[in-house]
Amino acid sequence: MFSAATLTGKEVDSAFWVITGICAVLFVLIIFFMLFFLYRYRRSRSPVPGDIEGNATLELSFLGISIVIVLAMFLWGWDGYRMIRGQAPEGSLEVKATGQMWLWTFEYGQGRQSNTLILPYGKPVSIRLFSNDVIHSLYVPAFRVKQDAVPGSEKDLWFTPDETGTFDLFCAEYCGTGHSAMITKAVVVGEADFNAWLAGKKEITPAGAAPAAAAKGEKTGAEKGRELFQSKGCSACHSTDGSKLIGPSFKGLFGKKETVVTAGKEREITVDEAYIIKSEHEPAADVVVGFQPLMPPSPMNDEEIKAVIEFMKTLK
Ligand SMILES: [Cu+2]
Repeated sequence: MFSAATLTGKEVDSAFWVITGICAVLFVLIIFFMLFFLYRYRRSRSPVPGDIEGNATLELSFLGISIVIVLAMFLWGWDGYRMIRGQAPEGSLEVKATGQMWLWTFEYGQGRQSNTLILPYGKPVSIRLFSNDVIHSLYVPAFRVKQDAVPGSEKDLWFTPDETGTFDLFCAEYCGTGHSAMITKAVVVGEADFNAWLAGKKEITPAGAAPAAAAKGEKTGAEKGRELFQSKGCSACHSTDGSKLIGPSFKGLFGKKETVVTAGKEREITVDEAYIIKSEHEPAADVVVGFQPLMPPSPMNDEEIKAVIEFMKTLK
């Protein structure tokens, strides 16, 4: 079985298994008595049905046992629920998580920011959850946590990672066309690694992902652009392999002739630097025919946009 990777998740698992166990015992008992009575009171053995008198003691004890079983299930779950929904312990690591169409941003103290949720092993984590647009939901199945991010309000959740590794992190609330692409990872590492990462001395990439561009030495514009393409959420809507997602693919896009709709009229343009920069700031100004005006204005500055353009030029 996939065991919970957090201490709080183990509470969820224990309630789950207690309830499943009780249900399994009841299932076996019910099926046993059903088959037993079928056999015991079969027609050939008792051709004439007789009256069965009530038995107050038996009925009351059934009632009593059922109440005890249901209350036991409730109390077991309630115990864990109170802990999980309660206050995070003092000294927890604080992370601000923001959902937007269609990516997650995690902000730590010291100005560190990431699109993957990087966490230290064994330390309680307190997440303050926000949304920039619509309702999203932060969901890490392995952590047994799911909490909505609601625009205009702050939600919170806490847990203590109890296993190192890379875990899937989803948006669990349908939030528009790119919802299914709103996937990232939670990575739990040792405390020393985490502190090095927090201080900007080390990069941490989720297991299975392509390693970040050479950490040492100057990054080229295209490498920076590739990182921005991932971290700013462009990749949710624009592919790099020519496939059509919510927006046009970046493959072969630079220098291409496109028909766009400007103020309701179609016209032909060449995708150059000026067009891309304008489209980042005013995405609805010139929309390529065949696509919806769904793109939010980019949070990138012109220098960052130019890096993304450098990256785009490598996608021939
Ligand atoms: Cu979402």
